[in-house]
Amino acid sequence: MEERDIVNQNQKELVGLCKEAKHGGITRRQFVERALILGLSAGTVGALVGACGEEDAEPEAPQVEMPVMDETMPEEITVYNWTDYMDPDIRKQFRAETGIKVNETYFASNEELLAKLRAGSTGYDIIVPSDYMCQIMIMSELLQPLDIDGYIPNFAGVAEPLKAPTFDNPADQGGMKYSVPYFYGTTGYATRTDKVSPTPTDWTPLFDPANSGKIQLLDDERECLGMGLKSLGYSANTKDQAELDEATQKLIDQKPLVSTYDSVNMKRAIVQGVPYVMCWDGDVLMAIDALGGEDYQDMVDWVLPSEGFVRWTDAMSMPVSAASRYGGHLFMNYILDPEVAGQNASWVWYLSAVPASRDFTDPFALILTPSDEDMARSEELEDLGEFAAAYQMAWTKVKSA
Ligand code: N2P
Repeated sequence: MEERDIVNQNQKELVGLCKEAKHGGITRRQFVERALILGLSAGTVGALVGACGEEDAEPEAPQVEMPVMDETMPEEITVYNWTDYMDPDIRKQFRAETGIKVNETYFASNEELLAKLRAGSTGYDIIVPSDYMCQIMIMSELLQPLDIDGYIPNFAGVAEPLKAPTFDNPADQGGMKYSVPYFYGTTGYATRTDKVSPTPTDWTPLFDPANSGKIQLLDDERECLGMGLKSLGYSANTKDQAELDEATQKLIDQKPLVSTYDSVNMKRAIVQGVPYVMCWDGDVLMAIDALGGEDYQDMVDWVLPSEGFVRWTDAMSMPVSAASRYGGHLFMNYILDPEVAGQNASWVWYLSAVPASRDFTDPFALILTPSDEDMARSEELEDLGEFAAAYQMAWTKVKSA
């Protein structure tokens, strides 16, 4: 059977399942379990959960009560984070101020984070999903609402456009909010100027056989398919199967040119001299820092391609299984303090969601702030609902080619 037929068949079976849920035949939990058995990705299932109440309706966010806050001070909390994404001193400072020890563990992609939570992993008080994944997790009832008014006063200092983003807007969620923004940024590629000149302006060199073996890409489903789609002039959120197929084939053709797919060691690749490294903006500055700092800035260039690229916001959220709701809130508030946010931005080299943090940020950490003109070419990744299964399949095809 062709992959497309499998997707169609799954969709048909899901429609039946949705009808059953709609008529009260099964609970939400049973729906999720049976949809997962159908072989659909957890993301797809999550997106469908809310859609089953009413046919053709947009998925509805869960209606939940604000949990009561137990203000018992925990001994420790655990943050499940992207690698190289928090100044380790912040954990020490927080412990000195509150007595709470902060553990940190790491994931390398949104899909890995989702799979962990879906598999029932517990013990994380704070997780850091990106925009579209935060939305999937809200719909999947994996997150608990945050008591921002009561316990995260520093949220007031968050940049206005990031306060109620489409992926977590209280107006659509019965007044509930499930995340506070952490950092935001862009996805492009770094070039080593000693090996690539002049600096390119589009995605073309990453598909050029002349650059075989000189290219490292993120190991990331939505980012890589997004690159393929944007390079073809399509939306990184397309739900057009033919466009997705075209991008998939383009990535399959590109694969022999790619030395590594890696979402963790981008800094190392740039420092070691890989000519083209697809990465996130902060990785570029982190690499320049590792090369020797500002004096070495000219060794690396950053390309935000003319055909368009992905912009992202990473959010701090709290799984329903968090051990300490109170400790998690205290830490989120701490992270949004302008001085702490500035210190953190000066270590991770990404852009903080708190504008007042800039007074406390190493100016070098701000040099890749995208211009309005750049931002006009960018696109945020969205939850694709049931079409997420097609992306998952496309990425599997690329990785197994
Ligand atoms: C930091 C990872 C940033 C995540 N190493 C981009 N969404």
